[in-house]
Amino acid sequence: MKRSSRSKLTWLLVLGLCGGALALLGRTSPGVAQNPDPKGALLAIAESRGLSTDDMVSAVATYPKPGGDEEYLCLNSGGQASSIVAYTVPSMRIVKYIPISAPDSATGFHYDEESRAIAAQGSIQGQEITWGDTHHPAFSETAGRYDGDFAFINDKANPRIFVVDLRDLETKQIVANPIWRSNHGGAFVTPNTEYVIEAAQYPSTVDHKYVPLEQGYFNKYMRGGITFNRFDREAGRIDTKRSFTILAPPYMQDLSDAGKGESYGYSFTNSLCSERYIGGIEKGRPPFEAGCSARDMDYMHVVDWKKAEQVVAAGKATRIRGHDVIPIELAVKERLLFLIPEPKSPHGVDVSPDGRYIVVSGKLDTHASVYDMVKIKQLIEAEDFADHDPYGLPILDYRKALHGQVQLGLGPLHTQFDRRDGVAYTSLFIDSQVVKWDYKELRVLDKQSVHYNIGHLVSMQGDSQGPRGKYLIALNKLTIDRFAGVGPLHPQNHQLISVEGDTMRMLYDMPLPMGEPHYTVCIDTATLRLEDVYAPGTDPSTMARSPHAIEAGEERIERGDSGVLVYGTLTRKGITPAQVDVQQGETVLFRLTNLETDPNGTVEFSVAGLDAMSVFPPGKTGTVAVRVTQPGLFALRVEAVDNPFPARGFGLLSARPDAAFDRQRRQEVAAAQAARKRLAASAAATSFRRWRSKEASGRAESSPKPRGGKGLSTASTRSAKRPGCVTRTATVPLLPGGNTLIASRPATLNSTVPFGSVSRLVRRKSTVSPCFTSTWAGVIPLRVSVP
Ligand code: K7E
Repeated sequence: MKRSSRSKLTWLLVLGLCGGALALLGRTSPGVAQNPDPKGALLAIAESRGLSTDDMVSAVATYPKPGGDEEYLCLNSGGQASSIVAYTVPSMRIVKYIPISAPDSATGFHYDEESRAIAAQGSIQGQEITWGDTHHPAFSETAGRYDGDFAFINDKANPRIFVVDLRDLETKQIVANPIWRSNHGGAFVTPNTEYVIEAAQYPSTVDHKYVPLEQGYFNKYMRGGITFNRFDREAGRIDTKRSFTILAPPYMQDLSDAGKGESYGYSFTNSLCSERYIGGIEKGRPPFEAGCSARDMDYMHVVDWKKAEQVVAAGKATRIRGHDVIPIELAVKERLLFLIPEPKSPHGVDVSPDGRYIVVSGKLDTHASVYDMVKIKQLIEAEDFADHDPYGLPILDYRKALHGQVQLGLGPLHTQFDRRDGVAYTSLFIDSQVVKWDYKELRVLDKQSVHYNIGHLVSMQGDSQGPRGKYLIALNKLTIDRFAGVGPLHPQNHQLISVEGDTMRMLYDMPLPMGEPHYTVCIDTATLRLEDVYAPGTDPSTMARSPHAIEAGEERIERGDSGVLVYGTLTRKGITPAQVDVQQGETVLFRLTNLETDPNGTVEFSVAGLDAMSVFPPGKTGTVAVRVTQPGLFALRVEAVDNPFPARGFGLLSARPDAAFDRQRRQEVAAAQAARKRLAASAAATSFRRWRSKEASGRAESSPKPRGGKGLSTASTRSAKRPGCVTRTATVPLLPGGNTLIASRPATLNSTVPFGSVSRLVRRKSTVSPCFTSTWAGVIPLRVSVP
């Protein structure tokens, strides 16, 4: 934070006048409570910490009156934590973690049967996925404005979209993309939330079939594209039957944005590797970064989704994997997809509030390019094309589509908009700055330094048609010198900046200890209609009354062929019925309703030692399944979340022993332990065939700053040489920028879909030997992300 010597001087003067206060206090940590003179105490604290007047004003600006209203609620992607973090502005206080994909025992997500059913929607071809890498949250919109009903977010690693209900801030639906192996350009909503846009990043075979990894096959069979997930507002869910995908060449489609106003009916998606480079550093070819940056230009994809909708409705799409797909040839014929050159390897594409201007920027060009939708539409209408790509897609003339370019600084990435006409903010990743500029008059207005390596940024409602400006948050990747040390896994840093005046002003630093959070969206809290408690008997997965909800006095235990069914009620005081007798080996379904009605009535229900639990906010009805694997007595725990004392009305589950079941269970446990040991021995073995060239690792070493990239692994149908490992895959060294992973900072290494939920942290210059089991054949991107 800047500290002017002038303000320091002012403070010295003021402190001189109140000299008595200083004399009372030591140089460090003056105690506020003990000081009878609050003003003196304040000044003493400022002096001892070296705070300027600016610092003190910033501190007060972010300190709401206790219990006072917050202006905005922000939803931030939790990155590899596979969650959404909700925090408020201007205090920057974290108020909730919303689980998205990973099990979360604080909320019971993935523990009760209702949320398990939601989690199961996220399986990909039968492979359960228990994590995600969330990137881009979005609020539902009506006429281009946030309406406070729903939020969406994408999982970049395993291509999925999540739907969150804003009444209770919980995940309600997971939609696994039927075609892609990854996504990045999602979730971006169209102005009436007609669709949630999801662009693929790493090309894949659309039918998921295996093809050899050679350029010819790549060009012919690998595809990228953009999925339009149809949102049914009435149902509050994505209607997969009415969703469709427009295929695009394997150019690595990146971020997207929906057109609005002037550009309503269109969507925009960047691409970052029109070279169609497939890697192969071990064969003496250039590393990915170089291979994908050979050409000066990549292509912005402009989709006419209104027309595409009609083409699908007319039955012209092809059904692939149960999903309507528009092949490139059809897109060419129907004039649905256009390309416009953009400076190489762009990242963010952001549409202005009136929809007329489209701002594109990327780390390899110091300029932002501003395209004009009026000109684009004229070019499309006049069929004024400069060229066609190898797939026959029309390419618009770059100069003719451009409004202009502005030199913003090093590494411009993402853009947000202000309430004031023409004013935008762009993150400068390399300069570690936010630049305020005028995208109409094409000039820079102000710059603000941040700490450090800013990725996204967000202004209040800054991607909607009703941007507020006022505050801006720099979403920084690094936290050098900002927070207390916590070991090698550093937090990231969200810095709150005031943008009310002509110049920007830093207000607050907030550490976010998660994987790599990306984008954030902030909504006026007055727009939200959050519920304090659930209506009695609500199943949160449907937000309707559960058919299993009961009232006090209706508790009962039923027995069936498949096990025991307990209809129970919970209160802060405990569970009814309090005693449940079963036989070892039986499954007990606890259908429980929390009868509490006041906001502090959340309880946790669990069965000690049997890995069964969920969390019940007031009014919730949910089902906890308990497989009683062991004999004996088990406590039915009810913990009132607002109360330090254990509920006196805890229950007991008694299980009579079953010798036959017990024998079988012991055998199963022993077999599972033996399998784990075998796998560990297999991973530790040194007899794998080495596949690594010295030249390749040398090249990666000399690469100054690896920034992430991807390799393509070929999972062949040949049987594995070792149980549990496809040898070839397991020994492919990973990149970025080369074929050996030499990360300058902690990185997450993981494979996508078929290997399932594999995720591993790779420390600086470390070597890992992940052992993947390829569950089926195909071509699978290996992701390496460097926060
Ligand atoms: Cu939006 Cu982080 Cu996915 Cu740029 S990406 S930072």
